Amino acid sequence: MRARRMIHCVESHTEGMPTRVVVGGVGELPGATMEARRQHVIHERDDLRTFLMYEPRGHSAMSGAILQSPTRPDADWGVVYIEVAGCLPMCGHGTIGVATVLVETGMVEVHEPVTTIRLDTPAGLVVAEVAVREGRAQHVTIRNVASFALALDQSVQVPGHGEVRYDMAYGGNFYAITDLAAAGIPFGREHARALMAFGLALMDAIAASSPPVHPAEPGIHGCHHAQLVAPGSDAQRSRHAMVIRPGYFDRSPCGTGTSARMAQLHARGQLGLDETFVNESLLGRPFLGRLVGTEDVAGVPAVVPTITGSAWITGTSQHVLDPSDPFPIGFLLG
Ligand code: PYC
Repeated sequence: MRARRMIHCVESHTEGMPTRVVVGGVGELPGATMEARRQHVIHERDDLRTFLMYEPRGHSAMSGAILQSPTRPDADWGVVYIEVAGCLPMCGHGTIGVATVLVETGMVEVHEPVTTIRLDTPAGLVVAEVAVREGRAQHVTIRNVASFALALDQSVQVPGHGEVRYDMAYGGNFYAITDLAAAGIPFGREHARALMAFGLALMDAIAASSPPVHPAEPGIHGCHHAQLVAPGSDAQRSRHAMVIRPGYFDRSPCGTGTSARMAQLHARGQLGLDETFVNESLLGRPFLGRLVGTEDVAGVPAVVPTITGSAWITGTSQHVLDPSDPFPIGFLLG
C-alpha cells in the first residue's frame, strides 16, 4: 500500500442515514470559529469532503462529520459537517451520530445514565444529552440552535406543478415545507421518483425567486432541503419525504428539518412549548421533538427545539489515497 493520505473514521447510521465520523488523519483546520473552519473546507479543502463523501469511498446520499478541537471554551468537541451536497451549518442526524460515536468509543468521559456533550458547530453551540446504559448510547437528545419560520404562506410557480404554496423555516438549515396533498403527489417509497422530481423543482423555483438568508448569519443562505409533508400529518405526528439537493432523500427523520417543522407549527399557533411532536421519515422511523423555549433571532421570533433519536455504529474505516488513483477527489455518477 502507498498512501498519500490516510483518514480514520467511525461509521454510524442515525435511523438509516449514515454519519461517517472522521476521528483522525485530518488535523486541525484553520479558523478561529467552527463557521470559519466550515468556510475553509468549502473554499480550500473541498477535495477532502469529496474524497470522503463521493464514490468510490462514499455514495450519492453520504454524510459525515469531521471532529475538531472546539474553538470556544464552553464546548467539548468541534464538528464540521460534510455531505455530498456541501458543508451544512448544522446537521441533526449527524450530531446524534457524533454523540453516539464519542460515547461508545470513549472519546468523552462517559457518565450513566446521562452523558452531556457540548458541541461547537458552525451554527452555534449544540448540547447533546446521551442516555447511556451499560456503555451503549441508547438515544441522544440534542438542544438545537434557535429555529424560526422565516416566511409563511409563500407561493411560487413550479414548472409542471403550477402555483405551489410553501412555508420557509430554519432549523439549522433552511426548509421549504409544503403539503403533498395540495400538490396532488402521493406519499410513499414507491413514489420516490415523483417526490424527488417535485422537491428539486420546488427548490429550483425558490432559488430563482426568493432564496432565504439567515437574518443574523448572512453566510447561511439558500434552500437545499424540501420537506414534503404527507397527507394526514398534524402538529402531533407528521410524516414526510425530505428531498435534499443535489438529489437524495434524508434516510433519517432529519433533525434540522424536524426543528424547522416545529418552528413552522409554532408560528402557525399549532404547537406549543413542551408538547411532544413525532416526525417520521420516508422509512417510517421517528425523531421526537419538543420546543423548550423562545428566543429572538435578529428580530425574528424563534423557538429552541430539542430532538431525540438513536444511532448505531456500523464499523470503522481507514481511507487512503494511492498516488496513482485516477479519482483522487472521487466522483458522483448520476
Ligand atoms: O438531520 O439535520 C439533519 C440532516 C440534514 C441533512 C441530512 N440530515
